[in-house]
Amino acid sequence: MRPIRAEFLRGVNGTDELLSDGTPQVALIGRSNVGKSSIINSLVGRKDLARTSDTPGLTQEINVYGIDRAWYLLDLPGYGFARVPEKVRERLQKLNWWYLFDSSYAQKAAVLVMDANVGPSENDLEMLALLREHGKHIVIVANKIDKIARADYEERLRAITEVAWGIPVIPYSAKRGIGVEELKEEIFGND
Ligand SMILES: Nc1nc2c(ncn2[C@@H]2O[C@H](COP(=O)(O)OP(=O)(O)OP(=O)(O)O)[C@@H](O)[C@H]2O)c(=O)[nH]1
Ligand SMILES: [Mg+2]
Repeated sequence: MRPIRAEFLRGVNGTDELLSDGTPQVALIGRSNVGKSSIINSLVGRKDLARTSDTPGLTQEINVYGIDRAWYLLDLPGYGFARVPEKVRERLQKLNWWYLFDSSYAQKAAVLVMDANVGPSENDLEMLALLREHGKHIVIVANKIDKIARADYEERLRAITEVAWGIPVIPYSAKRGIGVEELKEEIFGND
């Protein structure tokens, strides 16, 4: 696929006219610190478009990126062990749920990011079930494969494909740029 032109558009906290303009939207969802923002950078071939951090809970809004003036890529706040106050955590969960399950924007795909080395968490399974129930077009990204010991690779990947029930699982490393073309094809292809 050709290189991507990307720009940060804005952080969204609720209903926003930007999201209502009909542009197809791809949302990245997953635990805090799983690498959602890093995946955006790897997709667009830039190190610093989306801010990343070792401290979970950095992204506290829905950050919207414009891709090739054809799609919106949405970096959703992470769930799980965000080291943020309970009130903030509740607000972030509400924001995610509102966007995914209550809003009626042009959602093209939901990319559920799991930590390949840790495997599916309770929160991941809950989110996966909800996305399925709502009939979303789901893609699972198994990120941080660079951290898996070679001897454990197959077993770790199997732990994720077992819960995927036929949903595509893309082994990925935002750090090393592995899986980038496959993910681009899956979310931006066939248009
Ligand atoms: N080894 C390795 N580290 C990664 C990879 N992807 C991300 N990281 C690291 O994981 C940490 C978290 O990455 P972020 O991209 O900020 O994670 P996030 O999911 O956006 O986190 P929140 O915004 O808190 O929800 C950073 O230290 C990244 O450098 C990867 O593929 N391999
Ligand atoms: Mg982030």
